[in-house]
Amino acid sequence: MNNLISVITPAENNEKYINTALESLRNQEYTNFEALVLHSDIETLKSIVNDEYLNDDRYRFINTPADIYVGATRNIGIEQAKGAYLYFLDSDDYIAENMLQLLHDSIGEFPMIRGRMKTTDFSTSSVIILPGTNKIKMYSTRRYNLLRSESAINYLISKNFIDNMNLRFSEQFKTYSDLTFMVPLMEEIDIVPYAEEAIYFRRRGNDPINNPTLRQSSLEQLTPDLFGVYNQLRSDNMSEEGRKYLDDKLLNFYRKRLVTEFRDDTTIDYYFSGLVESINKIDPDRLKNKDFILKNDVKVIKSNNKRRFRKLSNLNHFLRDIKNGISSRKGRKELIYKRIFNYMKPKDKLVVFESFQGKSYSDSPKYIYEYMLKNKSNYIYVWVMNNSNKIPGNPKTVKRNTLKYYYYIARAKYIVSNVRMPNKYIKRPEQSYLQTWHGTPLKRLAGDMDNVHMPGTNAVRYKKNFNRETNKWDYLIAPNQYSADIFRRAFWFNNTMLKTGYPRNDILTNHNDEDTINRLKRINRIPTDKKIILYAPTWRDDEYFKVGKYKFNLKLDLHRMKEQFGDEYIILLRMHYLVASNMDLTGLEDFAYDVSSYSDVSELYLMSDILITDYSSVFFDYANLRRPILFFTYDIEKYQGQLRGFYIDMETELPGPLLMDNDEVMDAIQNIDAVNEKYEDRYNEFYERFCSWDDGRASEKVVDAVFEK
Ligand code: C2G
Repeated sequence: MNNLISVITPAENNEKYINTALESLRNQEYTNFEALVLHSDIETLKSIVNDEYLNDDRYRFINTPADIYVGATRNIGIEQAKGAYLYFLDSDDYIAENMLQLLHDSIGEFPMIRGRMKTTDFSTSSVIILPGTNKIKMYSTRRYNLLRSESAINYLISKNFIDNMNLRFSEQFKTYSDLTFMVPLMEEIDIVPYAEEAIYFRRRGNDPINNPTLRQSSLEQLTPDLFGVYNQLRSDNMSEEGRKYLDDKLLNFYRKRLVTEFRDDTTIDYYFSGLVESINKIDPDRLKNKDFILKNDVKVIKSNNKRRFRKLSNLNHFLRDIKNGISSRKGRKELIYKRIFNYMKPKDKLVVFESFQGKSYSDSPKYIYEYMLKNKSNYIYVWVMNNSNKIPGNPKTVKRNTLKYYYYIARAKYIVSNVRMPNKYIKRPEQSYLQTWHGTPLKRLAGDMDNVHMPGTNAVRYKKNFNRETNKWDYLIAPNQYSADIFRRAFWFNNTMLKTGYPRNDILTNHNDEDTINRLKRINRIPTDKKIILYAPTWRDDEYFKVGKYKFNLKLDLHRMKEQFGDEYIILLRMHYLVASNMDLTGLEDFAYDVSSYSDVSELYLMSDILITDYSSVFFDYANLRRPILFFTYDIEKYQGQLRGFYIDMETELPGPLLMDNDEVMDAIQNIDAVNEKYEDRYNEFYERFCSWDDGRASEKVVDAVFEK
């Protein structure tokens, strides 16, 4: 059909977003298109696709063989296409409404035109194009710049032209196959128009560990593919632009990806012969204005002497470390850590403890430590503490991220931490790393998060870093079966799961008595004649001052609470450790106490009669005490929908009521007995599910499992 555009959309592994892609087609101003949707289980895919597309014959659903690569899938699309033009749209992406119209109107007699790409993390984005602002630029000698993204998507291409060239994608390579189609095409075409206002939204994959996009594939996959594609395409008959494009791609890949990989010099074996073959094809002139190190590397690679190359690579890394080391204090620390401390033998009995990045002496590391102090001899203990704090047993203390800190984390035999270690931490084979983690998960964790709204990162970087960290864990504590299941998946964890309950909760079983409670109150100068409400909310990913310092906007009406309950209660305000806001408690003296810097929240639980929280994991632990819990969830819609999403149903599975405003909070406190009664059954179920492993002996069980007798 005249002017019909065939949109080719492989949907394998990207089922989740297919409706968005199809919707962006439905919304096109240009309606003369057919969409070829390809999948190896097309019936299942059709069950996900909205009816309106199934009932519209412009959408053609085509079954493809299993286990073929995307190049082969696209070739099937090309074979079946009936249009005058081809357009490749990936099923996790979407296009602006005017896309096909603009490309169609602007292509004229040219065989191919390209639109602009924008990378996005989000499920929908929009652009406003003012009428008449569309500009067409012509690319001739610079046409390979359009191929920087290495992709065939977002070009409108004349089908006739492809047929005349008899051009198809290579089916042999999983990654980089787009180049096998696009480079020959670029070679045939002198001028490619570029429509700046035709926008293609390319979604950054957000699951690099479990479901990587092709470009997020492992180096083991990417490297031989790139070498293969390069060798197949690179010939002396090509245009100078084409040869330069391919040579630079190879050199950049070497410099940016392989060199880093070669820090571990055992990896050289796997890549070396392929590297030699491809590097030998590079035009020597290409290296003229490159730096000395690259030139030298290429020379040695060409000599095909692996032993010599390994030596050179190690020397380069050493010099690079020295260079970073002399340029800053931070670099010096890293250099000494990597190159000196890390070569010293770990000390057999040395244990480093860290809780919340050295912010407090608390949580499970504290209880494991205190158990060891009583029951183990001969161990040497180091605590990571940023502020001086008296710790029983007088262990050595070090501040986080100091040179001393790096000394001890290199030389310890055991690391015990409840949060992530610095990215720089190198796990040594002789070391045991016990990760206690710090709560039963309510909010989606790590690998289970779809979007990441924290400052300074995005889903891909966050998950990759997280995965690098969890790979270092030898032991992980699970407080209940529910957490064990989530941890395995969300942390990609395959090592030893200690199904012991939380050491930090031992105290709630072993010391839930009046003597302890009164003693704690006296030590902390908290009145003993009033009941205590503890308010312990969590943090909000998207409310922050800067990286790692979050804001908290106190919504609880403390003045009203004081007026109504001041005779009977006091309230302890406990902000999350990531929150850096200061509270103004003027006029609330003798009623509200800021206990945010109090190190051990378990002791606060013991002292309190009612807990008010929101989406913090504190309630899973507090439920051990079987005391009333109220949920002040004024922003649940935003928190659940937009920021994180929950693992359990807050409406039906919590051991207490969701309260949306201060009136409801006041009312619940006023009628706390009625609340208890109403939630009794649910509380029991909740306790069974989340608290039944906590039997007061978790520290003992963990220590028995991890430390030598
Ligand atoms: N915490 C605290 N005071 C608060 C909130 C939390 O002392 N006001 C402590 C508790 O020990 C709690 C832990 O920090 O269990 C984790 O806090 P969460 O609010 O649950 O938030 P987060 O740090 O994001 O960890 O699997 C657990 C999740 O990762 C949550």
